[in-house]
Amino acid sequence: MAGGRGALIVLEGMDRAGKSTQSRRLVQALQAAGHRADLLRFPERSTEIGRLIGAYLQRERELDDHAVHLLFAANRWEHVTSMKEKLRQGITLVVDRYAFSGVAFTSAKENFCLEWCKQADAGLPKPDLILFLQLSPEEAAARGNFGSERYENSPFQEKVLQSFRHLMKEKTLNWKTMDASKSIEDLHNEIKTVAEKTMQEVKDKPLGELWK
Ligand code: T5A
Ligand code: NA
Repeated sequence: MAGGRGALIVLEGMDRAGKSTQSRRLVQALQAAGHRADLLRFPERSTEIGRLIGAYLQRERELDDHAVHLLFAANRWEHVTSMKEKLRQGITLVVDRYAFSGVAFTSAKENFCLEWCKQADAGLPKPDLILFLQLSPEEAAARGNFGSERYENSPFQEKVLQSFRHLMKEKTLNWKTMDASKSIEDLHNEIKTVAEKTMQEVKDKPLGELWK
């Protein structure tokens, strides 16, 4: 199509790194600059699958670790048709967490290997850019105590970080590490610059498939 497709831009990173803050800011800034852009987040807790995930995270419900991993992935798959359609229409999607959180969190549990974890998300739309918001555990803790949701404790977060480091070694993916200890404004300006560059670069390129 004339204007080209939208870009798929994912924000990942440790808890409290500012993913939600920066995703919102980026979409607002892109729209203000005249681009078409939408915000997505995973888990998307508004669907039936998402409500089940929400209850699990809030410890209102117990689920087998394999089952919950597949639910997180299913929650992404149930959005794929609409994601592809928006991208095709030229709408850039800014996504607050994606399959990388899915794999990093489950593979941080005992007896889960990275390869098994990746299978459920293989074939999803491949991000054109993955921004990893890097923040030390000390700086993250200074942003407020961990809440009561599942996974919000330091030893587990350390394992999650190791899993993210493995995933970031994959050279077929466009990872960019950002220093999330910067001010909200400074980080936003850097993110906006790389996002706009990516949007320009991919508009005439086909959308890829993740881990395929
Ligand atoms: N999960 C998720 C899985 O196990 N599998 C999956 O497949 C997926 C997708 C829910 C949980 O689910 C797990 C991972 C999670 O454990 P969530 O709902 O995205 O994930 O998690 P939240 O708790 O909502 O988000 P985070 O804790 O990760 O925080 P963010 O979004 O990184 O940070 P944000 O923007 O909310 O900011 C946190 C605080 O810091 C301040 C903000 O104002 C806010 O108070 N802040 C800054 N302060 C100073 N300087 C800056 N630059 C700042 N940026 C933000
Ligand atoms: Na968040």
